[in-house]
Amino acid sequence: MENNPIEFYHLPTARIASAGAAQTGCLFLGNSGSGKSFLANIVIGRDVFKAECNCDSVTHETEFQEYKINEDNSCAIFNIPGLIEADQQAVDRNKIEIYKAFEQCPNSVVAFVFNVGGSGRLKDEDLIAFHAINNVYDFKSNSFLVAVNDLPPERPATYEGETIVKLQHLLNMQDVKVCFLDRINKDELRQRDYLRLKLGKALLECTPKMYVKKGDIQLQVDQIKKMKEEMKQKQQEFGHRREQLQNEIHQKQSEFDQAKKDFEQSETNLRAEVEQQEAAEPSSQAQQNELIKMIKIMQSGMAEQSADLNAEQTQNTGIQTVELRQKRQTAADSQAEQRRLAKQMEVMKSEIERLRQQQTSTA
Ligand SMILES: Nc1nc2c(ncn2[C@@H]2O[C@H](COP(=O)(O)OP(=O)(O)O)[C@@H](O)[C@H]2O)c(=O)[nH]1
Ligand SMILES: [Mg+2]
Repeated sequence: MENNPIEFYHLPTARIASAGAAQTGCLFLGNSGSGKSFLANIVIGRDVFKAECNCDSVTHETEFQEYKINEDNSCAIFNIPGLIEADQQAVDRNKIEIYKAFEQCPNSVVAFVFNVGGSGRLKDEDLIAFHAINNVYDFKSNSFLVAVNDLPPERPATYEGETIVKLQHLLNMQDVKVCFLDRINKDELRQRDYLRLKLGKALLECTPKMYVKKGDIQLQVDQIKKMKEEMKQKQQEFGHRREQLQNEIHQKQSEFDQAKKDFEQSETNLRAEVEQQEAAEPSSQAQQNELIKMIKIMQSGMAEQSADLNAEQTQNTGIQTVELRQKRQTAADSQAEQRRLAKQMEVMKSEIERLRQQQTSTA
């Protein structure tokens, strides 16, 4: 597991809570290659799970990372294998790994990842995997999120409205919560931050539900072809009904547009806040550096004075004159000056400490 922390200011980056501390889970489900591990990493804020572009699945066993949301709450973020694979044995192994996640953390929010690639179209196999798992765990809209992942940033103006209505029909779920996630350049921290904030917010709006397994996941590889045909037909039927559903689509689209506007405003505000903090930090850092510099100058000044004084005292040993009394006075003055400087240094040191503490609390 890589450990590559990314800068993120709005949600804390994952700290490993004590084992078993998390009472709630966040389960990313979906087919292999949809981006489950990638999105789990985005939420955590670090690349802890292996996620890669590969024609074979890369996650074979259920694993989780406990993620501390704040001092009182932690959540186990699960990395689970996909469901559909080319051979039955692999599908059966995946089913067991899916059960394992629900057994380990039955009180969970489920995020089902649909990968729409460059086309923006829902894939038949993703819908099949959804129904196979939903038949066993009975997802409910308040604890369930659809993550439409890998979206092309350029898309028709009614894409979201239409996709929400389509998902309601194809998943048989009213008020389905959908989070639209654009394909990002994963090396761009700012884009990762944006995705993290968006997905994090959508997940926090879900309430975990206790999942109880009802039977086994039914999925036979030799039936997938037929199931895909059926799903294709359902998608086509929806296409034919699009005209009738225009009002519903427009309604959903305007709700989405408003929510997007609000989200972007809150993201802008948050970023401005962070930038303000960042601007404040270097100035207190500069103050600290200035004080440290002054202390160094004072220290070397004191060392010089004290060396001069010692030299003079050595030179004048034995001479009892007015001149010597004057020199003694100078030495006393100089010692008083040294004490004054030492006191001033103490004040500066405590000022540096105060600035350091202030920096830690604003970080
Ligand atoms: N650049 C980029 N890559 C993505 C995005 N979503 C998924 N991927 C990539 O898709 C590939 C498969 O993702 P992965 O998380 O391993 O899929 P999983 O099998 O569902 O866990 C990985 O190479 C991811 O980095 C995205 O929004 N942007
Ligand atoms: Mg994976």
